[in-house]
Amino acid sequence: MIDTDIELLKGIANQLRIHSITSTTAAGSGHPTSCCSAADIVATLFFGHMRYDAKNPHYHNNDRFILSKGHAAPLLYAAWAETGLFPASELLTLRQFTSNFEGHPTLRLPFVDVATGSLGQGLSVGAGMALAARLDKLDYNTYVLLGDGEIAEGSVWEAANIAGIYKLNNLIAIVDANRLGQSQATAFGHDIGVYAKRFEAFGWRVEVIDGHDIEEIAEVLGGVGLDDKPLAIIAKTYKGAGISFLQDKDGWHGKPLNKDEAAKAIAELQPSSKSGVGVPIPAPNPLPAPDNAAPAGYPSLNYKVGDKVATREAYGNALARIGEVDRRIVAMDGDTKNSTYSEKFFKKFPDRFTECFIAEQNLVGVATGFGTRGKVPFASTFAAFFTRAADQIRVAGISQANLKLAGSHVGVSIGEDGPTQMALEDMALMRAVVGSVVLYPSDAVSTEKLVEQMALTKGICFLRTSRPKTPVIYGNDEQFPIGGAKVLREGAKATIVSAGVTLFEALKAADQLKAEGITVTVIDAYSVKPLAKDVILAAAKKTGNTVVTVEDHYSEGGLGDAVAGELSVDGIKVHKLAVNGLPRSGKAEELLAHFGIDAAAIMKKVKSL
Ligand SMILES: Cc1ncc(C[n+]2csc(CCOP(=O)(O)OP(=O)(O)O)c2C)c(N)n1
Ligand SMILES: [Mg+2]
Repeated sequence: MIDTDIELLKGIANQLRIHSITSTTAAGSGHPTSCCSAADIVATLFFGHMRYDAKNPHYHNNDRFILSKGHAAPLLYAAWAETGLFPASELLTLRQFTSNFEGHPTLRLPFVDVATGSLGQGLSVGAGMALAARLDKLDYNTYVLLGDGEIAEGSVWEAANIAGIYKLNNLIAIVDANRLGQSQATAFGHDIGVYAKRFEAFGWRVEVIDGHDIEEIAEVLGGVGLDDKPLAIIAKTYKGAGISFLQDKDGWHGKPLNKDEAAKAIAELQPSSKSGVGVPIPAPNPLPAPDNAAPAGYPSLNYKVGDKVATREAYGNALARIGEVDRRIVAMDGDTKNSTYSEKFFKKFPDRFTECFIAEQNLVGVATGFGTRGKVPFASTFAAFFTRAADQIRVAGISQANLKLAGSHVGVSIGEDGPTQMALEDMALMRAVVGSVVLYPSDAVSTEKLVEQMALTKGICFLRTSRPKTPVIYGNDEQFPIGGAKVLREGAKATIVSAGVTLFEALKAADQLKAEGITVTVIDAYSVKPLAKDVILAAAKKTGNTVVTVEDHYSEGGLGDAVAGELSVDGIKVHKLAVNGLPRSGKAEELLAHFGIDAAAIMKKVKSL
């Protein structure tokens, strides 16, 4: 790199510092010192190294940049302003209700692929993107900027692990090692050799550099992709770098400068600042775009009514079937693929499957990363273990990620394995995610059709599958739109709403009650969110406004609460049968009986009403 380039990048870095200060001072909040430590790194990446079409941030072969330390958002916004994507004056709207420049990056901006700010998530998403690049035979690199405090998060090391295992040499982690966290110094301060050893242990090539030396930054970036390992750049930096009265000072995290302080800082930076607008940015290779179009249709099903198939197995059948024609579909699992049956997809399409091993936060992050690249990622594990990734799922909601989660082994009906393996909170969690769809099929046909719906519906969809085999009750051509429900029996005394294994208990109860002269309506509420309120309400009105819900889930936040929440405004009483109390190992039938969610309990409830 020639001297003039270095001077230019130094100048741009200071320009980014100035923007970070003026925008946070205007907003009256924000993290200017966290921006300043990374300004030289970001300036070098955006104006001297990364290959991208700055006019078209979505271009398929652009290098990707994830600001995992999302609180440095003003720095990211400043970099894009300096590329000329929008006028720098817009930066002054930072954090305002009417502005797209939110406190932490969100998808209101075209250059943000995932929302960040909940620390520790960016590297997993980056790993997913790097894997997608490999699958699509594209040569873009994925750069992830992390804070040194941030890398205390275990999820960072879940991601580091998998990137090392899969030798993702198109993934670059840059640690802004500024010695400080939020409330105090980080555990290791500037003893950054500790971080180097950790990344090395996970199979990364590591470079330790002075993060304010543009020449050094550019030099190590020049080595990206030269071997078969992911690259970690540990950059020794100073928080507040470039401003004499802020640099390396504790107590300045998350504090904007007041007007006088800002003026003082800008006076220090201004003389050596330079604009990036008009600086030529290396163009990405014009490689062919992957075909990420949805297929015209899916191959048909071939079940017989009465066949006994677990919904988890039908999930695997569905992925393998629709994956044939839907090239967008990729799958990943957390070492449970022979239980969730995602191995049916793996065996057929090994190139499109990522074993994520037992690291569920990273599993969800990797899937989210694939989703940002136009893929339709199906991640599966036991539903209970998705709760470990609650925050990743929550943030995927904020990112409006195209993410498909299939959680198996739900409820007490898994039986002998006992309570740590039973998902009994999953519907509560998944229902609460913004924009989510929650599906709970009972038989193989509905499962397969719902997997199709998941692939065709953008956004976060959760499929709840069960361990026990259940009989096929629907014909192969039955349709299962999201937001629908099926009325399976019609009666006069009560409406029973259920899904999954307990639907069969409801059907059993209905048939036995009928023999005793009591008729009830039974509804398969396979779409828990959105719920088919109209279908349930109409049925309730015909049964004296009496509704009973039955579910293999804790009574908090599941199907019963969904139904009660929708119908209460119509004055309908909903009686919930659900799991209350601590489960234990046993036979599925014993547990369903013990928790009062089997046919006998349903009959008793209906009679009591
Ligand atoms: C998961 C999570 N925990 C806590 C926070 C609150 N928080 C925001 S920034 C920060 C300190 C980050 O320190 P570091 O990663 O070193 O970043 P720096 O600002 O020093 O660059 C903390 C604790 C958060 N945003 N996310
Ligand atoms: Mg720090």
